[in-house]
Amino acid sequence: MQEKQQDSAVRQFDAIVVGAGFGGVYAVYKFRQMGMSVRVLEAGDGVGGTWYHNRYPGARCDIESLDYSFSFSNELQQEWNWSERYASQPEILAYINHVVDRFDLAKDIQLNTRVTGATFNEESNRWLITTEQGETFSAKYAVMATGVLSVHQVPNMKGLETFEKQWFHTGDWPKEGVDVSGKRVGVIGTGSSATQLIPIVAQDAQHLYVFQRTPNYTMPAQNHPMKPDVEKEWKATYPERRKFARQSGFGHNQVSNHQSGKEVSNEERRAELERRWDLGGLYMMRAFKDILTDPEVNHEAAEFVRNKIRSIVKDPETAEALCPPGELYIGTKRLCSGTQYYETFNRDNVSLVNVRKNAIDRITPKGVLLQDGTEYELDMIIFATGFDAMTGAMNRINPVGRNGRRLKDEWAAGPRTYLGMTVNGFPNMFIIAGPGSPSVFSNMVTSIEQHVEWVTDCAKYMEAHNIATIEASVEAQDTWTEHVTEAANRTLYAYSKDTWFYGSNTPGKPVVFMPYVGGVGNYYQRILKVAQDGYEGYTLS
Ligand code: FAD
Ligand code: N01
Repeated sequence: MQEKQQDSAVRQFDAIVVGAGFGGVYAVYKFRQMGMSVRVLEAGDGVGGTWYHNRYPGARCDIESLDYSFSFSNELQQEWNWSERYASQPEILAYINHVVDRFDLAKDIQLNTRVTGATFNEESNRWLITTEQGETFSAKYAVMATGVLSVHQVPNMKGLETFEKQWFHTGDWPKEGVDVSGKRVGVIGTGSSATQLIPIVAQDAQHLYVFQRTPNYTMPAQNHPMKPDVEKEWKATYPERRKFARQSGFGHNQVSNHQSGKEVSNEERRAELERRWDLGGLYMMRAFKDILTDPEVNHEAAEFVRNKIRSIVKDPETAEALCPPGELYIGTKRLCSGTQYYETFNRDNVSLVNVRKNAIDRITPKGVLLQDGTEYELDMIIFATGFDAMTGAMNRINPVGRNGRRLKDEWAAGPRTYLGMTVNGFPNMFIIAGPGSPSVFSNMVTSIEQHVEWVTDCAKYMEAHNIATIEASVEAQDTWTEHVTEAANRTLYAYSKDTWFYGSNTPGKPVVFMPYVGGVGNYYQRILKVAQDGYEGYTLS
């Protein structure tokens, strides 16, 4: 369907989608397939979302590439060949661009367009969307595919503006790349982005200083070129594998051990942990069914990793400094997956700077100054300091719902949603893979597909039944939000609150666990049942 011509100043669509990552790209495909008019508005000047913005050296996914990909087209999944077990950022970006070209989606995607406002008009029952560029759009459905790790965060460090050399953030990496060769480089942060970046930067930098506040657990990714027999087997069994992923705990095909870590002997437990270390990456968190619920089982796994660190890193003091503290349960800060991460600290040109006790005081014109007066002179600072996660992008748009209610106010004490997709007071607005859904606790492509299909099926239902609005009830939203908290409280996440899952990394944010840890499969059954029951928990009018 063509864009409707009603008012030349306000452009009318059935649906406006904000963001052109995996979520936005699939949404435009689905809306168009249903014959509805749709426009995607994307702030960046290319599609890809995460994979467009995070171009730092070493960026890659930690879910097998054959899993971390769209399932909606069998032709697509059969014809695309992934070159590695875990795809690199350039390859994922090429894949998303291929999807856009293959399904001719670009004509409905408007780049370089940042959405700055969204207001629900209670008379027309339509959303009015405004952009930084001064355009206005009207749509019945507002689909927020704005991403949960899309607002990068540079810490508010005194003196940064005085730094005389270059600085970058991993989440906003220049397209033209960055030359670190022969430079004294400082990396601030040791989360997932840093652990991928550090080994690569170390190869070319004159000297690399890693400013570490909290050591996290980093598994070896065990990445390798795609094995032809694996690819062949996977492609032959895609229907079963995709189905399995959708019903699984985390939305992928990684095999879980359903034994308790307490049921097995010490030798068996050690052997299983060793096997998981060899499988690589997130497989460690599937070692035992109670690894994220039982402190003792978790402690065994954590101690196993600490011993690996001690065996890899030659300098004992550096090794101890890299060991995550006992009170940090493994997996409760997002597990990191890297290649040659700990080995990199054996290089002569790499120094670990512990800024937990001796914090960064400020940035000086020459580099980084610690509280004890030590100054590190640098030619480049790389902030690998993360994101205003889960709610950052939505709060920046701060939609206005019924009676002038603003999303930021509704979420002042933490995000409240029904099913992680909808918010009371904000009819016909859908958030893709947002807070209160499995989102970052899953292979996100699986979760995104589930959401986009649910949302577009809902729109189809509304059109078929002549329904103007769908809105989550307060009761349904309260019950769901409580359930999200309870699910987290049944796990060890309840004891590690100093993470972005809780928003603790963003000054001023309420400390509330935001994603849903109840499992992708359970969640999927729940949202399908809500739809089958005529959208239980919603008011349709
Ligand atoms: P995004 O890809 O974040 O896209 C959102 C888009 O919305 C962005 O392009 C942004 O510019 C745009 N946008 C936001 N606000 C506005 C606005 N106001 N106006 C216009 N446009 C706007 N997940 C996994 O499952 N496995 C992985 O291995 C994995 N690796 C990751 C590695 C990195 C470095 C990061 C940062 C995240 C990773 N993730 C991973 C999570 C990843 O974000 C998701 O897998 C997925 O790419 C999210 O897609 P999305 O479309 O929901 O959001
Ligand atoms: O960000 P993070 P990220 N002074 O928030 C430190 C996904 N992802 O970009 O822990 C000093 O995890 C901070 O220290 P501390 C994945 O979901 C996936 O690395 O707060 N240090 C921490 O070490 C991931 O979880 C992949 O004490 C400061 C680091 O910066 C999410 O994106 C790859 C500081 C931030 O770590 C975010 O990862 C990349 C300060 N003022 C990303 N402020 C895959 O491999 C912050 N820090 C799939």
